[in-house]
Amino acid sequence: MNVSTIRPAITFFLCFLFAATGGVAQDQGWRAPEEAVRKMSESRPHLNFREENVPSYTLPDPLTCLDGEKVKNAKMWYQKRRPEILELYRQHVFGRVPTTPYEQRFNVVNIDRQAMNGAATLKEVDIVISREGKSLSIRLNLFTPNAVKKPVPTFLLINNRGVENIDPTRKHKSQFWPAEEVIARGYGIAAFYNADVDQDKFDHFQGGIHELLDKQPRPDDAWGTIAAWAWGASRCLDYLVTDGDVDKKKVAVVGHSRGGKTALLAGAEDTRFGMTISNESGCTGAALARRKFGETVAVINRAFPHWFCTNYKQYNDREDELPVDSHMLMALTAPRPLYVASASEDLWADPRGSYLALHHTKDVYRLLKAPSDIPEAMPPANQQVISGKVGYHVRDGSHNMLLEDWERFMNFADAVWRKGAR
Ligand code: GTR
Repeated sequence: MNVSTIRPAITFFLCFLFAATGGVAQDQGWRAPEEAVRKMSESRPHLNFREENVPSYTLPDPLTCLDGEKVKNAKMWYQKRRPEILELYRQHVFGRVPTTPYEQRFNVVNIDRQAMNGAATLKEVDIVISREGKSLSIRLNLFTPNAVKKPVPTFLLINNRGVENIDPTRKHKSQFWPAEEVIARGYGIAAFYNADVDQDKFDHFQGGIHELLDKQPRPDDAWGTIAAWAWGASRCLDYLVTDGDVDKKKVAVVGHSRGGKTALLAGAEDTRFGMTISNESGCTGAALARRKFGETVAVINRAFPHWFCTNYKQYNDREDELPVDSHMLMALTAPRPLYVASASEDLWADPRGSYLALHHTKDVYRLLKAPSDIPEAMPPANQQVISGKVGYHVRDGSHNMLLEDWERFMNFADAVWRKGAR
């Protein structure tokens, strides 16, 4: 067969390919490592870890109101659509913080101005919440650098791992909260232990902050444990904004996995947070639910019945009926800086679904005059992408939050908060 006889066949094949791919060159950038896809597919055969099996879906438009009206300007976003999306999240997903009144006070239990061999000042603060003779105490650890002019931008970690990860004595050091490295780059670093607010177990909301504040009987939109942790992050912020060493407009809320879901909610609910960082937050965090890739709504609700409100269970296996998806939760951080990170083997948390959600915040950022338009194709592993006020990386490796992730969080903070710092 010579070239002239096969040319029509090649042309036909290319046309077919073009049509089959919707006319768009399918450069998706990063690809999941085949070994990880195989392993996950074998261990959870009823779930999907293959890109080609993602169903087609339509995302709700963040800029179309429930009554069909289009959001035309920033004012309409702030007055109508933003509250509407927040309300949808409270009603259907995370639940609503009860309006029960309480008292709050701060007890600074320790100050060490020569912590980390003189590099930092340590403050340990108890945030005490009380109501009708009962009280609960959230311990906040804060290091601020001694070598730079105060106040400083500060990262606040929602620590969802063992309390030793945020050790104020620094006998135990962990990449999960790499305090020395953050101080060396001139940032403050703070953390609280999520179990101080509510334990991570299904105890029918008998303990923690639920015991103090919940109304009985609990309505179907009563807050779950993740909303309680996000509320706890805001109570820490209540203290941080009073501390003269901390730049109160530049406190970043950071969380990993379940803590990452919490960080996204905290940044959405509390606009005093100057930045949101979600690391590998996955289902009901950064990942688009409608992709049904990795962990699904039904799986998460069954495994962790205490994380979300009762209403959320109605969406088990019915993701397409959700009035929201994760790009809308993220868009509630706009126009403030937002960073999302994934790990290449962590298919449970759907790296591509998390990236796409971030991409789909672009219309809201543009409307709010903070253009942030990361391309649809993902960057390769270990390559950070920053556009305007949003940033992303997918790190090679498994589910975790490591120093290399924190270094990129700080690069991002340098770029959006300290232009020209690097
Ligand atoms: C998993 C859960 C995820 C994620 C993770 C974590 O078991 O399915 O949604 O939150 O735990 O927090 O490490």
